[in-house]
Amino acid sequence: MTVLPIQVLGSSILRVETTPVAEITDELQQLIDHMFETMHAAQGIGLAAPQVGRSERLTVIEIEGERIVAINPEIVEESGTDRAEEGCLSIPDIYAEVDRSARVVVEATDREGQRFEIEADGLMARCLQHEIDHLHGKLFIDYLSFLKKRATMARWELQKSKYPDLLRILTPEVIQRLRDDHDHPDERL
Ligand code: K1U
Ligand code: ZN
Repeated sequence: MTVLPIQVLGSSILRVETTPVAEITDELQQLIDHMFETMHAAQGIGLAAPQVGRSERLTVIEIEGERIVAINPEIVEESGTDRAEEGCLSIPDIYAEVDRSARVVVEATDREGQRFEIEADGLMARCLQHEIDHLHGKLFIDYLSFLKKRATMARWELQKSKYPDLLRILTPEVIQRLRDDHDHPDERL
């Protein structure tokens, strides 16, 4: 299993536009596998390439057993609005309510190079939008009002010293702790 370091807020790569993928190589497929392993270790539902220090336009998602690899994804239709709480593996322990489109249709290329279309609502629609934002250098905190963003950044300032070099290293002990918190959320200290 390969768990990659996760870039956290402040890392410049999180703010850079990604580069479209031109070719599905063995190396890209290995990166996809490592991104799933990292996402699972972090107890996330999605992960975008810049979060693991890569500039390819690529994201992975898994919600309730539905696995999606989206290479060069584009939102081609969106409708409605929906407000819900969001987190980000690159801004650990910070959550905020964000307005998003309630339903989206996304076109993308899969791990084998086949173009596909997915229509989604609920958490999947939200996660697709969050991940596609990552591919354009955008983070969920960018949607917050001035006051909410200031309060959120103040909370982050207290946290960020836990991440030397702006990297979140998922050691076996951290991974076990995240697994325990996920399996027993009410017993959290
Ligand atoms: O891209 C990321 O940082 C992953 C992020 C995806 C995401 C979660 C929630 C709403 C939109 C996008 C996460 O996986 S955060 C952690 C998480 O598992 C989670 C948080 C809130 C609701 C459900 C899951
Ligand atoms: Zn995120």
